[in-house]
Amino acid sequence: MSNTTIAQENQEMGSSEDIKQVLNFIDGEYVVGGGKMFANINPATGEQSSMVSEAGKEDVDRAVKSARAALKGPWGKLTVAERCELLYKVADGINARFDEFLAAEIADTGKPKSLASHIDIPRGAANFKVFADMIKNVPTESFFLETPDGEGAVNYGVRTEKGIVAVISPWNLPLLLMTWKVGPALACGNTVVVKPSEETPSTTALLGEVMNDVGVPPGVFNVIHGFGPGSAGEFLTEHPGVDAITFTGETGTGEAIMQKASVGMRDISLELGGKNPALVFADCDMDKAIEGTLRSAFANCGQVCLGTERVYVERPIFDEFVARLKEGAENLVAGAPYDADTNLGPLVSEEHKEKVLGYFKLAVEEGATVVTGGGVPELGDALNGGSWVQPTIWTGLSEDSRVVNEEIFGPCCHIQPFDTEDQAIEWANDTEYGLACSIWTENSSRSHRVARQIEAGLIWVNSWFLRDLRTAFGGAKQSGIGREGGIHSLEFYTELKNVCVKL
Ligand code: NAD
Ligand code: 6OD
Repeated sequence: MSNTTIAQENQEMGSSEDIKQVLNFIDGEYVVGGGKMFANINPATGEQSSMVSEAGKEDVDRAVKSARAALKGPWGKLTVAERCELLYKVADGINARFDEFLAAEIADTGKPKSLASHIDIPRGAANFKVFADMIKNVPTESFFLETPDGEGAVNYGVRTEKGIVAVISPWNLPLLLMTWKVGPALACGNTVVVKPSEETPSTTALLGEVMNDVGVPPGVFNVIHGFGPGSAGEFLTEHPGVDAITFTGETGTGEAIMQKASVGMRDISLELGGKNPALVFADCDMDKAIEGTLRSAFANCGQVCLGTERVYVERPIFDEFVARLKEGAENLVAGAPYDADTNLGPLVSEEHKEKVLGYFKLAVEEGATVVTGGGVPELGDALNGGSWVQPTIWTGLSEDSRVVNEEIFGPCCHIQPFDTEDQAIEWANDTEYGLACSIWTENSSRSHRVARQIEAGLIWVNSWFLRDLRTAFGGAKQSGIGREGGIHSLEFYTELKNVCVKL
């Protein structure tokens, strides 16, 4: 049975139209779960694109048990080289079905094809290749210990898999952020049970077909659909058969999951929210700073955890920066995902649109000057039912306003003038979050000096979201615990053992 070709009469809705179903993938088979069927809405149009099958507690249990069986069985018996060969095939398999993955991602998110075809799908595939390469070349430590008998002892480190890893992922970059965890987890020899966001289940489900096609043994990669509390997410995190949990999402959800992980002392990796600043100094290259800030504030309709929602601009260039960012924001093209000119998509759902519009209203109540946007665009009959909002820029808010302090996760930013480097750093750090920061300056000494003082896990100088997958990725303060990427992923997804051999 295939995930995406299933069609059925949607009797509940009184329609005889074929409605695509997105199913759970357990032990190498697509199955209808014991929970309810729920609608998956295309946020570009507001129309239903599929029905999704929620996993019940028993399905989650079966997924964890099949992951355990695969670990003890065929998967655990492969050599690293054999495992990596399969992961290269998974990457090739995604690329071979690029257009299907693209269509599934676009139907779930409404994001422009120009974005999804450059970032989401290629990175979704690359995450398997990169981590397969890394695990093949990872060194371990060794020490010779002198002993009183003169014979000595040799210590050496061995890395083995952690076991069953629960992967819980968000909706903003669905395939990319899921494979960012599944790639290294499998490369390190673990098996996984994945709970994608209820908003964006399709590419994760489709990946099951690729796993089967390339010969990944049943049970290595399992997918359960559903929600958080009282649903598949909670059933998974509280399942005692899970050895480690890796989560990307909101800080509040991370706190709830961390409590579950504490039962049975399971390891946890948390990649959480942010309220990221950009610091724009008067000595910046203005063209680069404008281009970079347009991306960091508005790419993916502002739904990137690394996105900039607070922009601090040195006073002499403040007016010019605001005017140019306004012009750039107003030139963004919202529209149908497959139109070549479209570079701004919708928000992921009506619920999220209501949240973002709530902040647009709050900004005005808190005294903001609306430089541009602040409302809902008129896009014509085909798209007006979608979850669209205008790219929005504010000035004039105080640093203690809610809009300047709370993560909005929409296409918006507030721009504040500053007078000294120290003031900019203090404001940048005055947040409970610590995920990312961009610094725009042509003064190299300043860039290093400021970067060191920023309380965040990821700092870009004269760029944004420029990714080298060998580097550490993660947040400080309430933006997360732990680092993934490069050796850091291998550290999380393996158990490091020391073997001491007395000679
Ligand atoms: P979310 O926390 O609402 O949901 C994320 C996932 O957790 C979903 O699959 C959801 O079903 C599941 N979930 C929710 N409650 C749960 C529970 N109690 N137990 C188990 N699972 C549960 O996040 P979201 O709205 O999907 O994503 C947006 C958020 O993610 C933003 O805050 C953003 O900053 C953050 N994010 C962070 C990073 C990062 O790398 N730091 C990357 C992307 C997104
Ligand atoms: O590029 C990545 O590996 C990554 N984890 C990006 C996260 C983006 C957040 O929305």
